[in-house]
Amino acid sequence: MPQISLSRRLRRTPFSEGVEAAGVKGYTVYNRMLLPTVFESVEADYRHLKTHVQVWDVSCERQVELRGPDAAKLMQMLTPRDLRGMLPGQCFYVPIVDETGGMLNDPVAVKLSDDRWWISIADSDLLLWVKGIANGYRLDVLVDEPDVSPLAVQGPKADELMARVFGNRVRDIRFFKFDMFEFEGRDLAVARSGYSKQGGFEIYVEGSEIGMPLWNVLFKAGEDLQVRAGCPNLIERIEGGLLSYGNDMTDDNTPHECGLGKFCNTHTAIGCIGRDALLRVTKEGPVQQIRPLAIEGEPVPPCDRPWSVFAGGKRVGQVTSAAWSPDFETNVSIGMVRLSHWDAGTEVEVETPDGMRRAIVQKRFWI
Ligand code: THG
Repeated sequence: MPQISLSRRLRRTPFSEGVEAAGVKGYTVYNRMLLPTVFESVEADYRHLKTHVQVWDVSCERQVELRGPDAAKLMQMLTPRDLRGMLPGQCFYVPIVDETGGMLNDPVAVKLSDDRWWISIADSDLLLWVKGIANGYRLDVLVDEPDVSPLAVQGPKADELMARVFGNRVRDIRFFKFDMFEFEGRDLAVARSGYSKQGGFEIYVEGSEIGMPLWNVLFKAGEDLQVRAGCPNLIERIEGGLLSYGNDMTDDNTPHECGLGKFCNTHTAIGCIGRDALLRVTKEGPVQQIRPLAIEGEPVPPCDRPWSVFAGGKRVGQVTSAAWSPDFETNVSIGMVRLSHWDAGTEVEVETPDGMRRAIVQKRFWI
C-alpha cells in the first residue's frame, strides 16, 4: 500500500509520541491533523472500548475561540440552536449553517464565560467562516485557534480512571457539562462528553507541553484497569448513530435532513445567518433524512464513497458509513434516505463494491 507522506502541513499533536509508542496502525487526516483510526484492529479496539477504558488523542477536534464583548452574539449568528439559556460550564452540540441553511460543521460549543467560547469543530475549515463573519460584521471579538487539544477518556471504567487522576469531584460532572481541574499547576476544562456511547470525559488540554505528562499519568494510573490508547471507533459510532461531517453529511444538507432538528430552534434563534433559509426550506419538512440501515450478508468492505440505495429500480438514497457489528451480527450503516422509503422496516438494496445487498431501514440506531 502507498503511504501518506508527512510534512508540516499535516500536523502532529501533543500526544503523537504516546500514540506511536502505543503502536498506532492507521491514521486519517482531520482538520489537517493526524487522527488515529486503528490500534490493534477495529474489532479488537471496539471490544476493548466496550469493556475497559481508552485514552483518545482527539487533538484534531480543534477549537475556534471567540473572545470579547460580541462573542455570544457571533456564536448565535453561527447556529440555529437557541443559545440564550446556555450557562457557563455547559457544552451544546450545535449545527452550524451557512446562508442557505447548509451544514458547515457540527461542533460542540463550550461556554467558558459570557465573552469566551470554544467551538470544538468537526472536519471543515470553520475558522475561516467565523473570521469572515466577525470581520464582515465589524464585531468586537477576537477569533483564533488556541493551543488546546482535547484528550478523550472513554469506556465503562472512565470514571474510575479519571477519579484517580483528578479526584472524586470528576464523578459529579453531568453529561455535556464541564468543570475546571488542576494538572501540573494548570486549570483544565474537563467535560463529560465524547464521540462514543460508552460514557466518559474530554479533557481540553491547554498548553502542548503538558500533553505527554498528562498522557503518561493516565496510563500509569490505569494499568490495573487495562487502559489502552484508542480512537473514535467506526463500528461503535455507527451503532450509536454519531454522525461524521464530510461523510454522513455535507454543506448540501440541512440540519433537519441530518436528524439534527432537535438541536434547532429556528424560530427563536434570532440572528442566525441561515435562519431565513431554514425557515423556508423546512416549512414543509425535509424530503430525505439520515437513517440507520442494517445491510444483510457477509461483512461489507470499507465505505470510502457513497453507496447508492435502490428500491424498485429507482435510486432512493445513499449509504455513507458502514461496518460489520460483532454485537448485533449484521452490517450497521448510516444512510440518507428519501421520504418515500425512510419508514422503519422498508426493504431496499444497497450497491456495495461486492454487489447488491438487501438492507432494512431501522427504527432507531443500535445503541
Ligand atoms: N467532542 C468534541 N469535539 C468534537 C467532537 C466530540 N468535534 C468534532 C466532532 N466530535 C463533532 N461531532 C459530534 C457528533 C456527536 C456528538 C458530539 C460531537 C455527540 N452527540 C451525542 C449523541 O448524539 O448521542 C449527544 C448530543 C447531545 O445530546 O447534546 O456527543 O465528540 N469536544
